[in-house]
Amino acid sequence: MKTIDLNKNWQVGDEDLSLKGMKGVSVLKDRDNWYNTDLPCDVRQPLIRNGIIKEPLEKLNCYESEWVEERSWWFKKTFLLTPDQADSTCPVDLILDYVDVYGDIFLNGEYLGCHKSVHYPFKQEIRRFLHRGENTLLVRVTTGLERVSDQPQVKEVCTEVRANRGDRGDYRRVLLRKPQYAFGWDWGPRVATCGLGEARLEFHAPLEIGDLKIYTSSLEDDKAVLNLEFEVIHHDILSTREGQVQISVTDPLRQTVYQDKSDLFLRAGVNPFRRKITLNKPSLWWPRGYGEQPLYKITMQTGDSRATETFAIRTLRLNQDKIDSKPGERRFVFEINGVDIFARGANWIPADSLFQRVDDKKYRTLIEEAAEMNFTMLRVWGGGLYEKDFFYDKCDEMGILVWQDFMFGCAHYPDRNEEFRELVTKELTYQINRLKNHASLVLWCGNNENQWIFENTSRREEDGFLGGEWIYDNLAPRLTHLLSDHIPYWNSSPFGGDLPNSSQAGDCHYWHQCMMNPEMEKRITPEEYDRTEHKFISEYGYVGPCAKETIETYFAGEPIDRTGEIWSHHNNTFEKDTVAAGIKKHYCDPENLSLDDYLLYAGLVQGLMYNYSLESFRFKEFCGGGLYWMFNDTWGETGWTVIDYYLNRKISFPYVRRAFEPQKLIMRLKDDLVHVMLCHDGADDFEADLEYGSVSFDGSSLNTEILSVKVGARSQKQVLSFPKPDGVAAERVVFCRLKGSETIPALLREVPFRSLRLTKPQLGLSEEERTKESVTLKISSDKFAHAVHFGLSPVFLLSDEYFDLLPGESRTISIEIKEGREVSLPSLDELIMNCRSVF
Ligand code: BMA
Repeated sequence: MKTIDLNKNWQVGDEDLSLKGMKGVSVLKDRDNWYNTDLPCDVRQPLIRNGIIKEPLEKLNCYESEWVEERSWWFKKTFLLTPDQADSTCPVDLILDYVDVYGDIFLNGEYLGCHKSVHYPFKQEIRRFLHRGENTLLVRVTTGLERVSDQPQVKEVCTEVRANRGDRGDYRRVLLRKPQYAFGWDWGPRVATCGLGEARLEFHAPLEIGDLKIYTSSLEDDKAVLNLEFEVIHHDILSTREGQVQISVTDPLRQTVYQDKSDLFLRAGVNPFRRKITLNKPSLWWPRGYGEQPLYKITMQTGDSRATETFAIRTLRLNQDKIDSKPGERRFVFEINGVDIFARGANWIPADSLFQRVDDKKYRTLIEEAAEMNFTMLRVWGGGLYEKDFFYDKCDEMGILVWQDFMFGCAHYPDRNEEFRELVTKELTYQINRLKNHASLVLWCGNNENQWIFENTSRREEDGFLGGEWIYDNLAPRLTHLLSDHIPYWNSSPFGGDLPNSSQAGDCHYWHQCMMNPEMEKRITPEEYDRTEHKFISEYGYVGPCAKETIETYFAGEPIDRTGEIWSHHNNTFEKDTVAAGIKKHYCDPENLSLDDYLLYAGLVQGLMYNYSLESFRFKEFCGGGLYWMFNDTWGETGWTVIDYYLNRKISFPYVRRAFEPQKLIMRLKDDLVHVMLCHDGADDFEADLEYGSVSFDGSSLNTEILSVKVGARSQKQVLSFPKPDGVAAERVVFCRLKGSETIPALLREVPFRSLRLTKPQLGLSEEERTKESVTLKISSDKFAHAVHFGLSPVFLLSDEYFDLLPGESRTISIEIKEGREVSLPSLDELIMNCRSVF
């Protein structure tokens, strides 16, 4: 198959909503005031570039471009075809990705049809419309809102409206197959998107490979058995024909490890085939931290056309076995190559309020930052988007598992409507087929929180129609089984047990217990997370502000006033004064803090909350994962993330990284006993001496003992319990550390930091190595030092920061310059001057 890329040199212009159909085609013939653009393009992008509207994600600007919803947007592109191309005897498809959302498509003055979903591409065979020489493509798009009515069945629930943010949310969203967050959410403004994704022509060959599915069915005795299913398409409706297919597989070093050639007798159209492939000594793919991510390639050739697919060798099981020691309870843990994997990670949402703006570079940086924080999983949340191929490729490459929601979130969906059913069936079919070969993809999930909403809805009593259950309980389990039975399906997140969010089975959104608890104390007390007995935490979160540089960006020149309108506009709906309360509990009275101090303490509290809670989940024997809400942002705000919309790390970033270290010590206090968990994801058994006990903050009194501890490969174990050491909690710290190992010591925090009686430590800094791009430093402290940091601009990336040092302890860290930033590293003197601890 040959393709012609149609992404460059488009024109776009707006018209009255009443202009449509063939009338539009003739009116627009003579239009000359177009904006130039390339695809992908949200209509706001050319408007920003041409100074018609201001960047909607800054200040209060999002309101200013609401008129975009009231216009129709016409995209125009001319392209040239050679006689061969125009007269092609094989099918030629026009493909338009991410049409947002109602798109009327015209080619050379002919109407091709109306597309109504962002969630699968417009695809149509268009040979008969093509001209030699110049061709003109015209696409009219709208937000879709003008075409749907506020039908009664969608009225009841819409969580963003209930969150008391009157300017956000729109009941009509459930009738539109587009990213649901576009109408506003607790973490994002209403910027009703409208636009076009990428466009191309696909010229088919007489004989070609169609769909291809490959996965590991078993691993035994150093052999991998792969199941391969593929289609050979014979583009002739009248004849059968002889054909041949050649299959070759190359390993990660590009050595051919499998080859096969077979003769085929082909019917007209699609011919499906199956093969089993056995590979000796396979290199197994592991989630990050558990091993490597070797990728194989399969190439299939038939006639003159060739198809390739990247895949990995690994088995997958969602282990939901009974827990013998807990009758009635079941596990929920992903098993890769027979090993339980603790899902360390967070929830992914579209990376921009204008999702068409997200490019590969942004995906790359975000996923690399997830890897940097030792993630093993991202959950693609159901209120957003099925992301582009690049996202999933990158997750394969980095060893980050993907939990894929289908795109339904926080609402009832009108699935008794036939047209809606058809759109959804096409969407699921397309997406399952597109994503099923990714090594990273480990779960299909019906939706976000809709069963939880069913639980609380009164509609069940009214007429029995909940809206959506046909999709999650009928269509999705059947389609996923039919098209990708190697990937498990789960009805919703949260789901499992007697009711969604139960602790007996399945996953849980741990919101109401802590961050969304009406009682403030529960929101800001990290120990609350120790109470969970849930089997997998797929959502929970804690809010924190962005770096000052980011805040300055979204204030766009306005003075930063924490009591002003811009601040509260860019404040998460669920923040509800939690940040200040957290500062007050853990650090100091927040009322008169300077902006810098407010940001510092707010960041430290967010870091503490995430670090502690993620450790709590990891500590639990039967918890299969902890995914915080949420990994990335669509704009700049005080909110859930630890890396912001502008890709600046927040203070809390290193706290998450430390909680997720592949080798990790965790301590928890219960009934005056200190329990020590050693998590070890490495591929070999591990043995070391563990020092445990307590030390006074000034280092003068050290009371420790040594125990030799052992843990098997890729496992975790409670290695020790010891009575809580004597002493006043505010004057000494209980800790444990592995001798001769880089593993970060575990500290027990018994009282809020603000009540610790600390004296100022002497921090020592020496330079170990320096190049133009990075510097390695050794930092030591004579006394206990809390939250050691430099407070540098976010253009510098530190391998660790805001950590505590025990008396006499040292830590080696590196500082690098962010890619593409023209700055020089601070000198050692500057670093010495900036290096400080808190208190
Ligand atoms: C859950 C999520 C999102 C939401 C988050 C925080 O409901 O699924 O819908 O943004 O909580 O409110």
